Amino acid sequence: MPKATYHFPRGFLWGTASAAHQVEGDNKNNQWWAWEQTGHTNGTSGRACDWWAGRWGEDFERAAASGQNAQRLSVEWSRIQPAPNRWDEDALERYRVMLKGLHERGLTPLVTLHHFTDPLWLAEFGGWESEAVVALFEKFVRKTVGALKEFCSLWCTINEPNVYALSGYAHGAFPPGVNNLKRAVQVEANLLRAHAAAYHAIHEVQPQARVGYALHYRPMLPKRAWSPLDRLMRNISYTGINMAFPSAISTGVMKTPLGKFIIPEAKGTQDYLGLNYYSQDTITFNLFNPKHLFTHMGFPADADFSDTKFIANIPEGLYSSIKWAAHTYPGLPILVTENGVESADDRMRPRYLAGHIHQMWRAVNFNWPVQGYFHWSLVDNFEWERGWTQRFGLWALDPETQIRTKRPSADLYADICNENGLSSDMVQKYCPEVFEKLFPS
Ligand code: IFM
Repeated sequence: MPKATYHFPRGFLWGTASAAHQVEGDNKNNQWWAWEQTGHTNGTSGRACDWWAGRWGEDFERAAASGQNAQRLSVEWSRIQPAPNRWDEDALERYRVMLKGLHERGLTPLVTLHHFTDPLWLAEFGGWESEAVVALFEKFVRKTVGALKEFCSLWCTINEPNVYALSGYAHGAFPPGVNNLKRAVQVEANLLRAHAAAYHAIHEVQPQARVGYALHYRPMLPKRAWSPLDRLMRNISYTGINMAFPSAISTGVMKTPLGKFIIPEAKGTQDYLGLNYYSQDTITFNLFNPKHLFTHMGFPADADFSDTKFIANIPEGLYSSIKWAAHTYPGLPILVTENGVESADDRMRPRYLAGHIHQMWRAVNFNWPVQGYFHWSLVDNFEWERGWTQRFGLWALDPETQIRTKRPSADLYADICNENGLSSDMVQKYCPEVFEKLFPS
C-alpha cells in the first residue's frame, strides 16, 4: 500500500466559510427573516449558531484549534445600516471585535460584504431591480470597509450573484420569489454594477486591499455527448448560469440570453477569483419541460449522492473549475471560497473532502495559482429555503440547545490543515473506500 502525502504550497490558506444570516441569529431586519416568517423555508433561522449573542468566540476557537489559518465570514448590511439614514456604530464595533478575535487566534479574515440578505428598507424600495441600489451599496461598502480595514484587507464584494439573481427572480426559491427571467437578468446587471463600484471604492479606502467576488461555478456536461440538442442546452445553461459575471469582468460587457449590458467599469475588477464549487451538472434536452427552457439539469443516476440528493460527489469538477479559472484569467490568484457537502451522519463528508482536496492538489501541480480553500462549513447552519434539513458542518449543531458535536471529518480537516496536505494515512483512517482511487498502488 503506497505511503505518500500530497502537499500544498507554504502559506496556503485553510479555513471554513459562513454567512451572517446563516450563523448570527435574530437577524430580524432583512428580507430573508420576513420570508421565513411566511412559511417559505424549512424552519426558520431563529438563533442560528448564536454568533451575534457571542458564540462566534467558541467557534473561532474550534477553527483555530484545528489548525485553520483563515476564516471567511460576512457582515450583515441590515445591522450596519438599519435604516437608509442611520448607521449602527455598535454593530460595526461588534464586527471589529470579531475580526480582532480572528487575528488573535491566527486566522486571516476574508470578509464578504453581501451574502444573499438585504435590509428590509432596501427590499421595500425595490431591492436590486432598481439601479439606485448601486450607489446605496457603494455607500454601505465605503462605511464598512472604512470601519473594518484595520483588521481585514481581503474582501469579497458579493457572494454568488448568479444564485441570488436566478433563485430570487427566475425560479423563485429565494425572496422575493419572482419567476421572470428578464427581471433576473436586470438584477444580475445591477449586482455587477454594484460589484464594480464596490471594487473601486474599496481600493480608494484601502489601496492595499485584495478584492474579488465569489462565483458559484457549475461545470456542465451534455448527458449524451452525441446529441446536438443536449450540447446546445448545455451551452445555453452554462453561459446563462456561469458566465455573466466572468465574461463581463473580462470584457466590460455582460452577455445574457436576453441581451447585452455594457458595463465598462466592471472590466478587470478582481484581484482574485473566488470559486464556490459543490457539484457538476448533466444537461439533457427535454421537450416536455418548456417551463425550464426545455432543459433538464441533473446528476448521473449512479452518482454518489448527498443526503437530500442536492449534491453529487464529483471531485473532478473542482479540478475542471480551477482549470477553467486558470485558463480564463492567466496568473490571477484563485481562492476556493466554498466547497462542502450535506452529510448529517458524516458518512459521505470524509470521502467528499479528501477527493476534493486531492483534485485541488492536482490543479496546484499545474502551477495554477490556487492560494486557499474554505470549507463550507465549520458548524451546521441555516441553509436558506432548505432550512435545517441540510447539515453542512464539520461540527453538528442542535439549534435548540446550541450544543455542537464534532463529526469525524472535523478531525480529518484538522489533519489536512496541520499537515498542509493530504496523506495516505489520513485517507486510510477516515475514508478507506477511496484509498485506491486517491493513492493507486
Ligand atoms: O449555504 C450556501 C451558501 O450560503 C452559498 N453557497 C452554497 C451553500 C450551501 O448550500
